[in-house]
Amino acid sequence: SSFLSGIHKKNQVSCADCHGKSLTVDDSETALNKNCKGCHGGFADLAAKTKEHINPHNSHLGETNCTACHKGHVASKAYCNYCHSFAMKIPAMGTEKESTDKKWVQESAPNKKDLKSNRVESTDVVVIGAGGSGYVASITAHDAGAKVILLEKMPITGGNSMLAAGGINAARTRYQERLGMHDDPAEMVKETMKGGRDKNDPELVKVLAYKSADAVDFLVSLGADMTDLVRSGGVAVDRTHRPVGGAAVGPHLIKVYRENAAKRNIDVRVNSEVVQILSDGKGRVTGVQVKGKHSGVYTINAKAVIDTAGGFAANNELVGSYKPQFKETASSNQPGATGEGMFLAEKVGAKLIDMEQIQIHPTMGGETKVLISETVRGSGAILVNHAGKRFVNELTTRDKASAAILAQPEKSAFLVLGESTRKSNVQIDGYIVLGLVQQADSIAGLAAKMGVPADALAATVAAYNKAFEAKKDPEFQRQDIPRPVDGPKYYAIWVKPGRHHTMGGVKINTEAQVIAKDGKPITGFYAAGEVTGGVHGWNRLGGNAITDTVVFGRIAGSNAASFVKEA
Ligand code: MEZ
Repeated sequence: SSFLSGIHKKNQVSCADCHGKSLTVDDSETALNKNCKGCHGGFADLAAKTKEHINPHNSHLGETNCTACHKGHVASKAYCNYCHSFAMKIPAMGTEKESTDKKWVQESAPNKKDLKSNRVESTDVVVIGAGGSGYVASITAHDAGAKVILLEKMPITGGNSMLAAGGINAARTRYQERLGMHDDPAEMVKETMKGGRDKNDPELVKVLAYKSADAVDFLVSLGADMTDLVRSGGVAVDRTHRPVGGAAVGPHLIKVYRENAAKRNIDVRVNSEVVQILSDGKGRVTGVQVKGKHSGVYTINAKAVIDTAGGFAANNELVGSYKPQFKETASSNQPGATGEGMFLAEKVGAKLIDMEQIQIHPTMGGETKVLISETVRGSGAILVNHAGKRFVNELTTRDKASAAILAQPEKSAFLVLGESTRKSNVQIDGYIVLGLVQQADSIAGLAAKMGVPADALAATVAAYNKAFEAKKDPEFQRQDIPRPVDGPKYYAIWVKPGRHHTMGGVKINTEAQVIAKDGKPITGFYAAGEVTGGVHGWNRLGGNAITDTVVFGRIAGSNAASFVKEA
C-alpha cells in the first residue's frame, strides 16, 4: 500500500518490528513510538537533519508522539497543519486537502473489533485533559499520595497551555522584588475585577491573586524559568513572568510538566477521550468512561474526578451558537479546544456560567491562526491603523483593544516596532520565521511595505518616541513605554482580532469543587482552568490564564487527593 506500513514492508520491516511481538497497540501508542525513535532517531537527531525553513521536529509542540503525524495504516498528516498551512512533505502523506483539514476528529484504529469493551480499571483520581491545569492537578495529586490517571483526547498533550505565548501573572514574587518592583496581590485583585468588568467571582479572584506568587514558586520548584518580566494590558506593573529573553511560556511549561509527570511515572494517556463522567445518581462522581483510540470504550472507576478539559474557542459551531458574529473568525486555540468537558460536567449536574463570554484577542497574525503575543505590545510595539496613525492605548484591556481594531474600516491594524523591542522578545524572531513580519531600514520603507502613508507613519513614530523620552503619552495615556520605535531596522506585523479564550464554563468554589445547579458542591468532582467559569468575569487579562491553571490546578489536585484519603 502507499501508507507507511506498505513502505516499511517493502523495506523488510516486519509488523512486529513496529508493534512488538504481541502486535497489540495501547491508546498512547507507546511501544510503536519507541520503535519509531529506535530506528529513525529522536526529535533532536531528526531536527538536526532538517534543512527546510520550518523544522517540525523542533517546534513549540516539543517532543511528541511520532504517530501524531506519521500514520501507519492511513494517510499521514502533519499535525501542525491543523493550525498552520505549511507546505510540508512527509512520507506517505495524504492529499493536500486531507493534510490541511482543520477539523480534528479522533481517528479510530483500523480493524477495531469491539467498540465497547468490558475493561474496567480503578484509580484514586482521574484527570480529564492534559493541558496546563491537568498536568498541575495530576502532579499535585500524585505528590499528595494519590494514584492518578491523566487522560487526553488529542494525540499530543499540552492543550491550549502549549500555545501560551505570554506568561504567568503573579503579584509580589521574588523576581519582582529582585528587580526592586513593588506589587501587591490586592492590586491584582482590583485589576482583574476591573478587566473582567466586575463580573468575576470575587472570591475566586482573591485566591488567584493571593496564591499567584506561590504558583510561580511551584513552577520554579518543578524546574521552570520565570525570571523575565513584562507588562500586560490592564495592569499597572510588570506582573507577567516568563522565561529569560521573553520566550513563550507555554512550550516551556509543558516541557517541564511532561518531564515531571514522566519522572513520577504518572499514567498519562493520549488518544483517550472521556465520553461520560460517571455518577452514583446520588450526587457523587464515581469515574469516567473513556473512548481509547485502540481499546474502544472502557470504564475507569475513580474516587475523585478532576475536569481540566479546557475551553471551546476552537469550536466554530458552539462559539456561533453563543455569539453568531464570532462564528467564522480565526481562533488562536489548539484544535481540541471544543468544550466537551463542560457538557460532560453538566450531565452530572454541574452548573455552567457565563458561556456567552468569548474573548477576542486583538492581535492574530493577518489571515493566520498565529497569535501575536500581547507581550509584543508590552515590550514596546505600537498599534497603527491603515492611515499610519495610532488609535488606541496599546496596553488597554483586550476587549477594548479588539473593539478599537474592529472599528477601523479595514477591521485590521499593524503592530509597529523597532530594533530594541525585537531584541527584547525572542518570539518576534519566530514571527519572522513564519513570514509574518515586514522589515525595512527606514520608516518610509516600512510604510511602503505596509501600504500606509509614509508621512503619517513618520509623524506617528516621532510622536511616540517623544512620549518615550517624556515617559508620558498625552495622546492615548499608555501607562508604560519601555522602548522607542528605534532603528536600524523597523518592523511591522499585520494583525486582526481572533477568538482566544472562553471565560465561561463549570462553576467552581474556592476549593475547586464543581458546583451543582442547587449551589452545592458535587462530591468527588473538581475542576480547574479554562473549563471553569467565574475567575475572569467577562474579559480575561493577558497572563491570568496560566495563573488560573496553576493556582486552581494545585487546589484541585490537592483537594482531590485529600478527599481520596478520607473516602
Ligand atoms: O494570557 C494570554 O492569553 C496571553 C498573555 C496571550 C498573549 O497575547 O501572549
